[in-house]
Amino acid sequence: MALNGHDETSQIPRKVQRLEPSELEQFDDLFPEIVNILHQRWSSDNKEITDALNWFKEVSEYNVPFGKKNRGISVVTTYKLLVKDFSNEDIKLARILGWCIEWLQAFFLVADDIMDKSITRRGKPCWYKQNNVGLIAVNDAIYLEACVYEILKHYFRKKPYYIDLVELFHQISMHTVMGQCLDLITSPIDGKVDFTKFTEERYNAIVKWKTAYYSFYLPVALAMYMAGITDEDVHSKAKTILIEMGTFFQIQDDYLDCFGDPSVIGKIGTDIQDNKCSWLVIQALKRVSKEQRTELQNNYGCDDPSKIEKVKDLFEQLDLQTVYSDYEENSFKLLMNLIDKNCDILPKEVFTSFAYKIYKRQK
Ligand code: DMA
Ligand code: MG
Ligand code: MG
Ligand code: MG
Repeated sequence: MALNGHDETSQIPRKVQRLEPSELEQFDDLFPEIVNILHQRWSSDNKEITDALNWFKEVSEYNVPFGKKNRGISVVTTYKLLVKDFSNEDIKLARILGWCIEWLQAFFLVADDIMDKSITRRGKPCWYKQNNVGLIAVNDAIYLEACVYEILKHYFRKKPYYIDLVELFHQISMHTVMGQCLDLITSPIDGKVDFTKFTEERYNAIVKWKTAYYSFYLPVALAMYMAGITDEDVHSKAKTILIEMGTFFQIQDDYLDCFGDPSVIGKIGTDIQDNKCSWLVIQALKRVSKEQRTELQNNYGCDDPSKIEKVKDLFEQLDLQTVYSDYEENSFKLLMNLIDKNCDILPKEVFTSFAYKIYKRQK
């Protein structure tokens, strides 16, 4: 390995930048305070909802704090890069905004796992899979979303940028449900496998709307608003870069759904049986022979282990692992070019530090 942390063939730094443990620790330290505030805001003069509040405390504790927290931490790292003379109070607020994304993410994931019929998440059973939960999880997801606005109100109501934050969360949530809708209606559950809808255009739209906005543009945009950066052109250029990064991230997620190790990614893949318009099936469809297409057609979208295995075998025959690693390499170069082109006002590091965290990830 070369001294600069790159291997000889790859442009992607092999040693990805790791978070200083102290930032993650300080971020984590705030979680109990926020849970407490969510509880206190309602408990003081509403004794009759105590049972609901206790239930919801568990909902937050089970579903919010166990992710990688890349999204949440990115608000803090971005804010530190944008504002050089920040106060401790400002950093605390940036961390709180980071936690708001983690709550939003928990809301989307609890609902997503029901819709995708998933089994595990972050190494534990999905929330709706718990014996005493089931479809109560639908209400719990709605609660988790409402928490975002409770937290914002508690900490930011008097800030001049409060309305920017609230509107941004509303807008990005709308983007995400649009994407989830496209994802779900492109994967019909009536047993009909119709590959004609699985186009690259549709795929790009799904991942941009369901993942890229909330996972990549949202954390950076929140930090920008906190730093007083409201210029539309600057936001739009940041969005161009971050949507590209988010698209790559979801392609990785699709790849890992089939080829990742469940004990590392913390979830068991379901895309094949869910009939998902995943990056892998799109790539497969570009490369199959007539016979292979029929084989794929006969085995995709069916919750039968032997059929799932056949689809995986076909993906391997088509060498999609190599297709993916070539794609990853090219995508990284493309992203670095995009950063060069679109970064005139914001420091490049805002984007490169984010990119280093996700390229070549295993989970
Ligand atoms: C996730 O897509 C998108 C949202 C908005 C949660 P996905 O179903 O592929 O995610 P996962 O693989 O984590 O279930
Ligand atoms: Mg899912
Ligand atoms: Mg999904
Ligand atoms: Mg997935």
